[in-house]
Amino acid sequence: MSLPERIEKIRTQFDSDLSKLRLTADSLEELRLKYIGKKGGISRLFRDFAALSPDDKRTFGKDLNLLKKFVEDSIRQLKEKLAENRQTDSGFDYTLPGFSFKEGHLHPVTQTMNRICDIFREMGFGTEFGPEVETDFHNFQALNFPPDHPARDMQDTFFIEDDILLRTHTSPIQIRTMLKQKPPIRILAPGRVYRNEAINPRSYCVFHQIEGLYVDEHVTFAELKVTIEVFAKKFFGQDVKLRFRPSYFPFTEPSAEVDISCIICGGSGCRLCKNTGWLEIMGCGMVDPNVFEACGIDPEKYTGYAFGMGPERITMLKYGIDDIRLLYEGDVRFLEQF
Ligand code: 2NL
Repeated sequence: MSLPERIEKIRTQFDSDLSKLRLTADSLEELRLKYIGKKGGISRLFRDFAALSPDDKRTFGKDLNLLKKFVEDSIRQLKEKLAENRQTDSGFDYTLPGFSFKEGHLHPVTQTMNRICDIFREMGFGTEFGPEVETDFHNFQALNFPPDHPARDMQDTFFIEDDILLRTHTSPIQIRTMLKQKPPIRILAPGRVYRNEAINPRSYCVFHQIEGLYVDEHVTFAELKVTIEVFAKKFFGQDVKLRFRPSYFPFTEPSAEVDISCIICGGSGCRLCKNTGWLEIMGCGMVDPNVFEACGIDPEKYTGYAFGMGPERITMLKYGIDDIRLLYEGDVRFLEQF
C-alpha cells in the first residue's frame, strides 16, 4: 500500500473510531496509543516516511503532518471534554432544581382526629377501637336508653337484624372496655358512626365521633371541666374562653354542652357563631350510675366522666367550611387545601 493510501486509510479508521467512542479515560488512552503512541499507526507512518526520497517527502510530508495534528487536536479536545464531564458527573448538571411532584396527605377529618387523640394522649388517655356493626345492648341498652327512645327508631338507626345495627355513636367502644377492664380507665374512643338521616349541609349518614371516658374513685366534674379546657385551648388556641351549659343525655347525669368563644369574632358576633359569640364543640357529663351497673362497675365505689365530639364539626369550625358534604365528595381541588 502506498503512503498516501495508508494516510487515507488511517484517517478513515480514526474517524470511524471517533464516531464509536464511548468517552472514558481508558477508551481515550486506548485511542491515543492506537494512533500516536510509540507503536501507533501514525508513528509507524513517520518511521517509513524517513525512507522516502526528498521529492516524495515534500509531496506527502504536509498530509502526514496534517493527519498527526488532526489526531492530536481531536484527542486533546476529548480530554478537555472528559474533564468537564467529570465535574458534573457524566454531563448531567446536578445543580439544576429537581422535579417537584405532588405529595398526598391525610384527609382533613383524619388530621383533626389525630390531633385530638394526640392532645388527650398527653393527658394520659389511651385509644380504643371497636366494631361498627354492634348489638342493641352495647349501642343502646347499656347506655341507659329507654326502650322507646326515638334514637332506637328505624328512622334514625340502620338496623341489620332485630338486635344488630350500625353503631350510632362510639359509646359502645367504652361499654366494651368497661365490661372487660377494671377501673382506672382513661380512654379515647374514635371511629366511624352511622345515622339514618337525610343528607344536608350539616349532617351526613356516615360521620365520625371521638368520645372520652375516665373512670376511677373520686373522679369529679371539676376534673372534667379542666381536662376539656386544656384540650380546647390546645386545639383552638390559648385565648378561647369556655362555657358549660346544662343539657341532657341518657348516659350522663349531670350533663352539659361545651361552647368556646367564637374563633372568628372572639365573641362579638359574626356569621360563623350566628351572632351568639359562642360555638358548640362537644357534650359531656358524669357517667350515669345505670351505665356503670350495666357494665358490672360498682357505682358506689366509682365515678367517672365522659364526653363526645364530632370531628367533622370541629374541622368545619376550624377551617370555616359551611357544608359537610365537601368533606365526603373527595374533590381534590377542595381536599388539596388542607
Ligand atoms: C355529643 C355528646 C357525649 C358521652 C358522649 C358517654 C359514653 C359512656 C358513658 C357515658 Cl360509655 N357517656 N359518652 C357522654 C356525654 C356526651 O357526646 O354531643 N357528641 C357528639
